[in-house]
This record gives sequence, structure tokens and C-alpha cells, in this order.
Amino acid sequence: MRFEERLAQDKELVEKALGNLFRGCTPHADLYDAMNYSLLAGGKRLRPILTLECCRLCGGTDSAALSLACAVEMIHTYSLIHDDLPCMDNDELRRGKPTCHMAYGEATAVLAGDGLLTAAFETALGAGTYLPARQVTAALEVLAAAAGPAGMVGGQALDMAGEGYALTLADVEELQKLKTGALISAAAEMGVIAAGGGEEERAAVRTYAQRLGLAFQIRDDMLDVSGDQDSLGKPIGSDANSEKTTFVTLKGLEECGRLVERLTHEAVSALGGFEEPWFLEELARSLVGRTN
Ligand code: GRG
Repeated sequence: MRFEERLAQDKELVEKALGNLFRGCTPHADLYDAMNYSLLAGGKRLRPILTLECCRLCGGTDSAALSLACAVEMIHTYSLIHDDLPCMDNDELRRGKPTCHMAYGEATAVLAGDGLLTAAFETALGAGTYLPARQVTAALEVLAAAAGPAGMVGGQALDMAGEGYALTLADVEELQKLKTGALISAAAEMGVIAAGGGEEERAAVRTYAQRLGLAFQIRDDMLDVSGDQDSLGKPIGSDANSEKTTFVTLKGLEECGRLVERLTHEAVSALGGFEEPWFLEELARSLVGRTN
């Protein structure tokens, strides 16, 4: 099967599972509508696809990984809703649509984010239908650490504190490792856990995902300068508007392009010990020139 075909199949599997999550829930005003509005607004589904594919890489089944895959996408979506709020980045467009607070108001958007974050852990517990409790606990440990103050939330705090200041390359790397990298890495590692993989496999996949996550972020900074609003589904120039130090302000576009290539090569190399890593290798390569 070709890469594009498998990517499309993975995406469909994820979309279907996400679409079923809140079906039939008793409406609490427009809370579930707002949650679904952002959750089902498209997006690349990179994180859940990493969970599914890293599980397959280690010989696991999709049923074992799917609840964890949904959980990581729910947390990612909550972070985007909150990141777009007026008190944070104050953005009006996300995934090509008005942001959650533009569509539902600020208070409902805050609650939609809160709802997705908490429901993510409930959803992840669904993995218990297919996996022993110790594997579910291990996956939740990884997910909670990556999403919380020692991970994504901590990275966001550093990002906001750094606005208007000249940060060093080490500062930017550290904050992006937390803000974007931690959840991407957790997504991949949970896939290995769902397949019952050991520490060696977890470490190899972590390295893959960390390199991929950094390359992904650098590409994001590049797109914020040289991308196109229609393909991105969000405005460009937001980093400059909020006076953020980024990989592009520190290194320039050309050097950033080379860095993305190098990190992608390192990501691919990390999978050398697995029998069938071709899809994850292609996935990393496909992100080098991404336009959204
Ligand atoms: C508010 C707690 C809290 C955290 C926010 C991740 C994050 C932290 C904010 C997002 C800001 C941002 C645009 C970061 C750049 C990299 C990134 C995470 C982009 C969005 O992820 P994609 O490209 O989005 O995977 P899609 O829409 O494809 O899912």
C-alpha cells in the first residue's frame, strides 16, 4: 500500500472514532457542540496517527491504540482552543474556521477546552477494554506528564513569559520541546506501550518523535513567515505581531530549512532497529515541505 493511501485510511479511522465520542451525549447548553466544533474541524491528525502507527510498528492492534489516539487529539484540540483565546494569542481563525471563542463566545470556549481535556482521560481509560491495567496506567502516566506543567502547559507558560524578550536558541529549543514536542513524543510512545513494547522500543520511538517534533515546530515558524493563510487555515505573521523569538528570527529561513532536513534524517535513523518502519519514515519526510 502506498503512503498516501495508508495516511488517508489512518485519518479516516481517527475521524470516525472522534466523531463517535460525544454522539448521544445529553446537550449541556452548547458545550458539546463547541467541543465537537473544534474537535471535528479537520487538522492533520498527526498525533493520533503517530499513536496508531507506533503501535503497529511494535506489533500491536488498532483497537488497543485507538482510545489513546483519540485522547491525545482531544488534548491537542483543547490546547488550540485555549491558545486562541483573547487572553493568549487572540486568534480569530483556526483550521480554516472561526476559532471556538469566535463561534461560541469566550466562556463556552474555555469550558469546551476544559471538557476536552478531562474527557480525554476518560476516553484513554477505554484502552482498558483491550489492555492490561499496567499498560493503561503507563500510557496515562506518559500522557499526563506531557500535557501538564512539566510538558505542554509549562511550555506555553515559558512562551508567554518570553514575549517581547530576546531569547537564546537554547531557550527557544527548551520551550518548544515542552510546548509542541512533549505531546508529539507522548503520542508516539503511547503507541509502543499499547503494543506492549519495552524500554528499548520506547526510547527509539521517543527519539524519532522528539526529532520530528522539533522539525515540525521549526517548519511551523517558517510557515508563519513564508506560508499562505488559505493553506494554513490561520493567519500568518502572528509570531512577529506578538514579538516572539522563533527559530526563524534566530537562524533565518534558509538555515531553518537545513535544520528541518537534518532533524528529519535523525528521526528516520532512530527507527533503524524496527522491521517495518517505512510508513513512519515517510511520515517524517512528508512533513519537511508541509504547507499546513
Ligand atoms: C494553551 C495549554 C495551552 C497550550 C497551547 C500547542 C500549543 C500550546 C499551542 C499551539 C500554538 C502553535 C500554533 C504551535 C505551533 C505548533 C503546533 C502545535 C501547531 C498546531 O498543530 P498542528 O499543525 O495542527 O498539528 P492541526 O490543526 O493540523 O492539528
